[in-house]
Amino acid sequence: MKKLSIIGMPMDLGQLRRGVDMGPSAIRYAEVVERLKTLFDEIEDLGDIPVGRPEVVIDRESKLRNLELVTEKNGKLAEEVDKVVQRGWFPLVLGGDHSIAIGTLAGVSKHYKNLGVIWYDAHGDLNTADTSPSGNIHGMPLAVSMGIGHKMLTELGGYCPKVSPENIVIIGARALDEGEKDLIKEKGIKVYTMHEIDRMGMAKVMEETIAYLKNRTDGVHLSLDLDGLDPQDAPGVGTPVFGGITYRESHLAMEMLAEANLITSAEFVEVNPILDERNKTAKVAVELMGSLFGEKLL
Ligand code: 4U7
Ligand code: MN
Ligand code: MN
Ligand code: MN
Repeated sequence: MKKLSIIGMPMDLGQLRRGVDMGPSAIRYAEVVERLKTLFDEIEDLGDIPVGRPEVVIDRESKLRNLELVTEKNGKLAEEVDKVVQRGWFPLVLGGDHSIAIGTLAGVSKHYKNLGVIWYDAHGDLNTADTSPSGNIHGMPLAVSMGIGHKMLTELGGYCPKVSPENIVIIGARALDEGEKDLIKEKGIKVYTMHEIDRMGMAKVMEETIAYLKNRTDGVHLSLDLDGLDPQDAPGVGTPVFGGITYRESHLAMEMLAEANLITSAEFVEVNPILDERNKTAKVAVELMGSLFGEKLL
């Protein structure tokens, strides 16, 4: 039985741009349930985790924006995701800014001895309070999940780390901060930047990614930041970077993941309908989900 559980996470506290809290609504408006219905035996939409509209608070000591709130709300998300996995359903989280990966991974990872993560993103999201140019937690979740960062975040769910560096593959990187580059080298994280995607082609990148993760993991989480795609194809994001992965390359990547039957949980994040063109980015997200879950062209 294939069962899909959708959870909305209308979080915008991990960065500065309001509007990303409307991501889950935009994705639902783009008919996510209707699109995926035939690909599962059962689908449920659990609605949104309440995030509310709290005032922005900058932690004095660490300079992290909304540290306590991001921790608290991600704790709620982690509990929900945990329950979904426990019941044997596939958790699909709709964001929301990328800080929600801290919660998703805290909920998922306790169910696997050796979780893998595919981080599909223009950015590395590997900053810490020390290396972050912004203080925005959405630029930190991958580091946090490796156990690097503020203790409140890394200890979420009562265990740390959620993922080890050798089980991570970053795809689409083209805007890494200096501290992130250092961390990638120090930890030996596998990264396919836009250079490798141009050079090898997406098919080869995905073949290698799948072979690499299949051998060493017992589950793989896909964390797809829509800004991994080129802003022409996904304009509704808060931190767009030119020269990104195309729409077709992204479909190919999702189709190959479906074929490999590798992914055990997923989240689609950073959809900001306020910055979008007629809900295009949410529609692209839903179409990519279709490919990820096995929709065929013929
Ligand atoms: B996203 C940035 F400095 N690296 O840390 C930072 F460029 O989840 C951007 O990938 C982070 O969209 C982008 O603030 C976070 C910046
Ligand atoms: Mn990004
Ligand atoms: Mn991101
Ligand atoms: Mn972003």
